[in-house]
Formats: sequence, structure tokens, C-alpha cells
Amino acid sequence: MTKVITYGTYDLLHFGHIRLLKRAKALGDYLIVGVTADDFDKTRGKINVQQPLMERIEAVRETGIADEIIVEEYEGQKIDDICRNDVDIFTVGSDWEGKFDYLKEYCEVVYLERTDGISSSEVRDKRRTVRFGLLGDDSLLNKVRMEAGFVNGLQVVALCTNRIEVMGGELRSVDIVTDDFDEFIKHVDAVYVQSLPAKHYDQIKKILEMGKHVLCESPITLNQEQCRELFLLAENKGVILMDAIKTAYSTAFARLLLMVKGGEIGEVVSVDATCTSLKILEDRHQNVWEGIYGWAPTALLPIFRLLGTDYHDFKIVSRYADGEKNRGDFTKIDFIYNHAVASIKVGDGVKSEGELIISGTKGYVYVPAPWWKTDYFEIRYENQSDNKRYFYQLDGEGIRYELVAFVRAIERGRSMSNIDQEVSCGISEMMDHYVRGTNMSII
Ligand code: C2G
Repeated sequence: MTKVITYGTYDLLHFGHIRLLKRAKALGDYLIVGVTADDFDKTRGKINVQQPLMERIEAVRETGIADEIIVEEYEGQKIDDICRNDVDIFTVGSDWEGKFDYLKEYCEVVYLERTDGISSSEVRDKRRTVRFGLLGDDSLLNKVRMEAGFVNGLQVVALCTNRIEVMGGELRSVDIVTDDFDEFIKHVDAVYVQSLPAKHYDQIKKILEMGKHVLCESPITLNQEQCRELFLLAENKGVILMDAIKTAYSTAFARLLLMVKGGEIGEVVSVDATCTSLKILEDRHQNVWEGIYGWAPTALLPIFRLLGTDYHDFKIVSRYADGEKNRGDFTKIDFIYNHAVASIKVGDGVKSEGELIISGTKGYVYVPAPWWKTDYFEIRYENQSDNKRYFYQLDGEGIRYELVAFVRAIERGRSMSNIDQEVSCGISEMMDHYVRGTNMSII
């Protein structure tokens, strides 16, 4: 019996795939089809895959061509599969010509002619493209524009800013560049809101009322009720409102939360997160996204995701540097929960080690600086030989994956956010306490 093996993503299965599978089967008597796992695609840079693994497997199964379906999960697995299954022929489309010659050591390698005129990307591109507008005055928008370039179905068409001087050439050359919010909003389907937090509520409300989607740099508002009101408005209008904290979309961060929730370190007793970035005084005054707004949402994320927002006490201490009235350049917030404590240290005028430590009754998670854009973490135990280390690829600091989740949410008409509404509203509530000076000492 001649055994044949072939691999693919098979996203939005089309006749190019089916033709290849039929010819692959015709090369022998038994066909094994390897379908790529979601994580494996991510590490191969395929971030726009629309269908989850199970749907893609189901589509391949429904063709009735495969005798066996396996999942391809890691680099180098093809050699393992070929040896373990006594495969005679490896085959793949001619777009991979030469790339798999290294398998000739193990079996015959056949490149089949790729079918012209059809591809998953073309099928994906036939969907309507979301006209994306960027709103704000921070150079971070350059990064968002660049990352949007990796995301299918999203095109940056407009920029609304009062600080054109910090925007790069590519961003300056989008179709609409204006400082007029009302004009800007007419030309887009969705907006990335990066304006000052104090402006968010009015702007987001207007955008949502016009039936357009919003991805907002956290905090969504500086008040919990307003945050809830906006989520409700989005729901009533049938549009998406999503909080933008890129760390929530880092695979390492998402996995560590799942492991902790799965009991890997026992009961969580303490969460400590530090995020600082030293800015020179002039920049601090220029960029009015002061340290607390810039960093607190990220630092609060692991705390609220793991312990919830139902703390029963908190204390804020903020440092107001000389000559900086009403502007904290370093803030520490401590939380007391029924069975746990937590703390954040954030700022843009004081430098500290940007690490995340989650302490539990069986062990702890250590994420080294800068934890908010990590691809790595450790779970450590009393017995050091039990320690485990985890690596996950991170592209574009998470912004890319965040934009993919936003486009999917728009297409599917339901939230695909990694940050639930309770967390977003909890962050807004904490900003409110800060603005009002509730339970706050100034040093
Ligand atoms: N294919 C084809 N004609 C097309 C499109 C795809 O013959 N118009 C073939 C590809 O060459 C591949 C198979 O169909 O052999 C599956 O295509 P993809 O889903 O795009 O798979 P790919 O991401 O190329 O992964 O380890 C993964 C494999 O190496 C291939």
C-alpha cells in the first residue's frame, strides 16, 4: 500500500485545495492530511486565518478525500509523521517548490501544480474591507497603522489629529488627514480612539451613535457609569466597542492566565504588576496621557482578570513632582480582596523593574520586564527542579492580534475581545477614584 501525506491550513476551503487533495490521493492508496493548528499558524506568521482548527478539519473531512486527518502542531513534525506512519510520498502545492526537499531523506517528495486564480486570501479579500480611522495625538498611531497593514479586511483611510508633526510619512499620506472630528467620522466605518481619556466619552458616544465601531485605547472612560452606558449603546446600535490593551492579546499573557486559573500555582494570594517608562519632563507635558492613564489599564489587567473587580478596599498613593501640579508621575495602588491582595506601580517619572509576579499557595508566576510585551514566563515552585518555562511568539507587541480580533468581531457581529466588560468598567472606575482623589494620598 502506498501512503501519501500532505499538509495545509485549508482556511475557507476552496477548489484549489480540493484539486490538490484529489491529486494527492491519486498518488497512492491511502491519504493522510495534516491540518495546521491555530498556534502553529500564528508562529508561521499566518494571523489572518478565519476558521478555527475544528472548522477547518471538518471541511477537509467533508470532502471525503482524506483517509486520515492529523493536526500539525510544531516545526519539524513532518519528519516525525512520515517516519511514524511509514509514509511513501510527501506532497504539497508548487508554491512550496524546493522548500520541502529536506524530506527526500525520508520519502519521495512531489510538488503538485498549484491551481491558479484562487486562494484563501482572495476569498477573504472579497469580504467588505473595514475603513479604519485613527484618532489621537500620540505617535503610537504610527505603530497602529503599521500593524493594521498585516491584518486582512482592515484599511486605514483617515487620521484625525492635532499633532501632525508626530505622525510618520505613511500615516500622513492616508486619504483623509484632518483635525476636524466631524469631517473625519464621515469617512470611516470604525475608529481607533487614542485621544486623551477625558475626551473619550463624548467622542465614543458620537461615533457609536453614528453606527460605527470603536476600538479604544484603555481607559474607555474616566467613569464606570459612562463606560457601562457606552457598552449598552454599542449593543443597542449593533456595533462593536472594544477596549484596546495590547497585552491582553499577547499569547504568553493569555496562556499564563489560563494556567493560573487552571490551578497551576494553587490559590492566587497576591498579584503585583509594575509598568514604568521614564519620560523627560518636556514630553510629559506635551503628551498629556500621563503615567496613570498610560500604564494603569495594563497593570490592572492581570489583577482584574485573576481576582475580579470586587475588591473590598484600595489605597492610592501618587507622587506629584515639584512644579507638576495635578499630575502624578508615579502611582501605587494597593487592593484588598477577601482572600488576596494586589498592587500596581505605574508612572512616567520614576523607573522600576517592569515585572509581573503572581503568588499562589503552590508556586508563583514570574514574568520578567517588560512583562506587558512578553513572549516568555516562568512558573516557579519550592522545589526548583519543578520550575517550568514557557515561550510563545509575539508579533507586533499584540497590536496585530488585537486588530484581528476587532475585525472578526465586526464581521461576526459579536465581541471577540480578550477583555470583558467588567474589566473595562473596573478600569474606568479606578480612573474615576484617581481623578476624584478617593482613598488617595499625595506624596
Ligand atoms: N493549494 C493549491 N492551489 C491553490 C491554493 C492552495 O494547490 N490555489 C495547495 C497548497 O499548495 C497546499 C494546499 O493547497 O499544498 C493547502 O494550502 P494552504 O491551506 O494554503 O496551506 P499552506 O498554508 O500553504 O500550508 O505545513 C503547512 C503546509 O506546508 C502548507
